[in-house]
Amino acid sequence: MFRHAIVRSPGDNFAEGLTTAELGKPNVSLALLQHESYCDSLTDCGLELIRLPADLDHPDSTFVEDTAVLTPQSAALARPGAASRLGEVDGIRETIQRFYSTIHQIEAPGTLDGGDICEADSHFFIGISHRTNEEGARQLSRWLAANGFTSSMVDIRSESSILHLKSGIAYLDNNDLVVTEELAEREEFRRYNLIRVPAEETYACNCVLVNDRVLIPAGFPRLREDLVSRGYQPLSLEMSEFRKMDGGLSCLSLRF
Ligand code: CIR
Repeated sequence: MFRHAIVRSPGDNFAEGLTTAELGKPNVSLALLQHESYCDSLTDCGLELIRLPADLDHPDSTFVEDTAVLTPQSAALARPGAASRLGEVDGIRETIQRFYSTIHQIEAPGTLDGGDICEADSHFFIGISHRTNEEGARQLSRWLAANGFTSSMVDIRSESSILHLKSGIAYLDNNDLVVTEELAEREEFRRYNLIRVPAEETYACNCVLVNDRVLIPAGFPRLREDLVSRGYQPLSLEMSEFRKMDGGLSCLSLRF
């Protein structure tokens, strides 16, 4: 069960963040409304929100998930792979210190984005991406082992349709793993019940189980139906403006 979530409002310069999406410029007012609905949904799922103000020095800082990796007992601060996002970690440290007594830090030359880390019960998949390098992954893996978790690396550098590992997989419950068609073929995911997402719904792979509900982006009926047929309760959220900035649903919060 999650009890808390850290979120950060998008700033007025949200549209100046990084993107490869080619879906046009986001409408900041609409992004703020969508962010409010996202926050309301987390509250409806029973979470207490820690709401951080917009950080205009970092246009991508609403994507808080990339700045840390949290487990029930321990926290690691990430070291984002994009230079423009490195400073976001300083902006989240104090908040995380309120909840965790010791905090690990990924150090240079390691880079690691939280969006590349997928927890599946006591195992963590660590994506090697254009943001997370092998050194960052090794540092996280050692830290996870010291905290009683196993981990393995998944190289996604050849997967052009996803930015982070969690853009392409989501672990739910009962061994169920939501996965893109391409990643479904990987050996490392064989042991899961794969919920394969058709190519036209790849964006919806980034969904997230929050207590009793699965938050999914609105507009992806096939995944939604599949989740319902498996006994999940999806909650659809409008994510259009975050999608324009390559942002998925999970990256808007750090849940713990
Ligand atoms: C970036 O390119 O870093 C941001 N515009 C989007 C980050 C999305 N984060 C995530 O999927 N975990």
